[in-house]
Amino acid sequence: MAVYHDKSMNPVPVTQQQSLVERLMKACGGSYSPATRRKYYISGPQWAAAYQGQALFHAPTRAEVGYEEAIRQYGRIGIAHWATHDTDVIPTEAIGTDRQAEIVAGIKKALADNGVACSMVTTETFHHAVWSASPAAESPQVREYAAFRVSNTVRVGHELGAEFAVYWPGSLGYYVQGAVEETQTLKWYAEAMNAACETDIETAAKYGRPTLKHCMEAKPFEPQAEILLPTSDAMLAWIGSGLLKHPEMVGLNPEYLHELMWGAAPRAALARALLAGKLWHFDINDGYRLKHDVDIAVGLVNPLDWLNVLVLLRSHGYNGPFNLDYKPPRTTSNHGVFAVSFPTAVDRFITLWEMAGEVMEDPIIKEATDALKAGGPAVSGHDAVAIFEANKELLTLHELIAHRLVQILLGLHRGRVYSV
Ligand code: GCO
Ligand code: MN
Ligand code: MN
Repeated sequence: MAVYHDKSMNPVPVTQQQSLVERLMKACGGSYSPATRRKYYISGPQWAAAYQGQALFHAPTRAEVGYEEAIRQYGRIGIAHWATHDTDVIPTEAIGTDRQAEIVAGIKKALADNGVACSMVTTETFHHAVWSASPAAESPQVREYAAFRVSNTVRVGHELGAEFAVYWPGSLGYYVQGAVEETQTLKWYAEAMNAACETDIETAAKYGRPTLKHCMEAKPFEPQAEILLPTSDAMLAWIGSGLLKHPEMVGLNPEYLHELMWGAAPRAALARALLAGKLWHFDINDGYRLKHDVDIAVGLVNPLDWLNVLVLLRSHGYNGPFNLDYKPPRTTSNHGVFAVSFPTAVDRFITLWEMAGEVMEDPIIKEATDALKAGGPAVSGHDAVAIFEANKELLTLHELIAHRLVQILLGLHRGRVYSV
């Protein structure tokens, strides 16, 4: 018979497991104070805190977490902003009713009590059965309902003081081809966005607030088999297509992993959004190429790429939210979600942000970059070989810069050496 228990190992009593986690978290060191964390425009989504560990083939591993608890914990950790789907906090049947008004009042109180602000609201248009043929379905009734839902979210957003509304049209697509006409569906979807923008203009005037920034979020696969707006670039094309009445009110909320999922370089996708003036909101997380949406916390898989992403964003003065849109792994307990998962995600982000600053100031990278831009000596005429020869030795600096970035990431530039 197999021996499962190694007698030299002492089982850890259940009552001591949380304190073990706490002690090892302290031993990790390197955490920032809540006051420092609050200086960043970081938001914690209701759905990330509340995620119970269930996925397509998994049962939940954690208990539910309501908005009071999520907001209280975010406030304690120093995550100064909170974001939510309408139905994360308002049951579908209560949307637009007096019950909604009561819930919104409760949320406002919880936010005020914990020093947390609502940064973003988003409409759930992917989970409920009503969206089975998408929010831009053939049925006029479904489309009218979609317009009502996004308009209602805009009103809730103003009520809560949000700056952003996000749209993830994950169910805008199909499983079987031919029945859904793509151009028509995209036109119908634009009608919902037009309704949201018109409601926003009216509501903002009523509250004396600026209109919200409406941000489209792409994901290349899931939950439909084929997605009509699968990438941030596809969304830029849709925003500029002439279908929107207020294209200036609509921008992007790229998600790091969603760009990686289709095989893109997230940094290049962000660069295209920056050039279009549409990088307004950013969902931060991590994961793997060409896999499903694993929503792992920022920096746990691709810290080097993340460092480079943040160099890009810092260099361009991005000042929008960094939304912690990840799912604590199902092996993390309810206690672990707020003791380990959120504080470590925030602290890895801040560390990478600070490292990005170091990269921008690094004298070696600066001199190498300047030399590459200066180029080699001038060559007369258009002699391709001579031009290459004049620059050839400088190009080794590309690899040297890459090495330097890894040194900074690993702290080797501070003099750490290995010896045998
Ligand atoms: C995902 C998506 C969602 C959206 C959210 C906002 O990972 O499937 O990122 O989490 O961000 O629905 O509308
Ligand atoms: Mn997201
Ligand atoms: Mn995701």
